[in-house]
Amino acid sequence: MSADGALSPPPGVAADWTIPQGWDAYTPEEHRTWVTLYERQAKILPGRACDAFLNGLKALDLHGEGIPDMRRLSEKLGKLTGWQVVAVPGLVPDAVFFDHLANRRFPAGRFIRKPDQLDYLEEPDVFHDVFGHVPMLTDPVFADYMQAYGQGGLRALNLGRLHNLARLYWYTVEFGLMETAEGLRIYGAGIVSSRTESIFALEDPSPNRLGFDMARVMRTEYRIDDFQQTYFVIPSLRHLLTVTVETDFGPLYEYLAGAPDLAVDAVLPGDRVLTRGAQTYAQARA
Ligand code: HBI
Ligand code: FE
Repeated sequence: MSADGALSPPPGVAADWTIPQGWDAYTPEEHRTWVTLYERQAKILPGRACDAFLNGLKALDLHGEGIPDMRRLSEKLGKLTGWQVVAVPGLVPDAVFFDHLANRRFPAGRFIRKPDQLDYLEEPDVFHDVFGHVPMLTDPVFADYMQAYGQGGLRALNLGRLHNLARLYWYTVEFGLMETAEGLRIYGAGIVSSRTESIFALEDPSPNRLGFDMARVMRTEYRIDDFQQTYFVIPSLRHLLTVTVETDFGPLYEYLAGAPDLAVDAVLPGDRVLTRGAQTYAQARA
């Protein structure tokens, strides 16, 4: 820990925690892992992922040939919404993460999971980050939301309300669902990059599906080790951006300081309940 308390980067890692992706160093087996993961998702996401995601996949030429080169990806993405993708060794300190987002740089893990880890890994790898998160950044509204999130993150850090803002990220950017004329669709990266959760989040009667509300989300705990027990549903990406930009976080953080946290499976009288989950999956796993 350096003098100012911020974590200093490990040797060989820049002050902003970025590293060269070293695209040439990926092995054929690593590229094959990407192809396997990509092809599994490409089969099940039409009709499940939102249009912004599917359009983003196409616009970026993200396909099944292998791990994308982030420099070429950033050229395409930059022309669309000004975002770039930068390689990092793994999770980076919160302040570093927020600063990247506030400057339209998405930090993506360089490594890819091993063939025996296809279904779950705890750290975000290049498939979770580049396949899961990056296509949404081609949507101008979501691109603005992610930058606003980064700017809000730096403020929340200073106010000691990071854990509330982390929940907003979790229940939108990672595990968000949206309502469309054709039904519920996925926009969260944690779902869209997971074969099993892509099905579970939309179709299983086990989890709650509740209408998005900023304060409600910021009070709600989340799971990092298994499928979510509650998913929050937005009416549109525009709604998410508008609510975030229009929220006066000062008074909201004061309210949150006095409001008790809510359990992962809570359903409150004031909730807009789309699905009151049976929680059978979570009980079977308990
Ligand atoms: N670092 N590389 C990386 N990716 C993340 O998603 C990430 C991170 N650091 C912090 C973090 N996420 C969360 O703490 C914030 O979303 C709150
Ligand atoms: Fe993520």
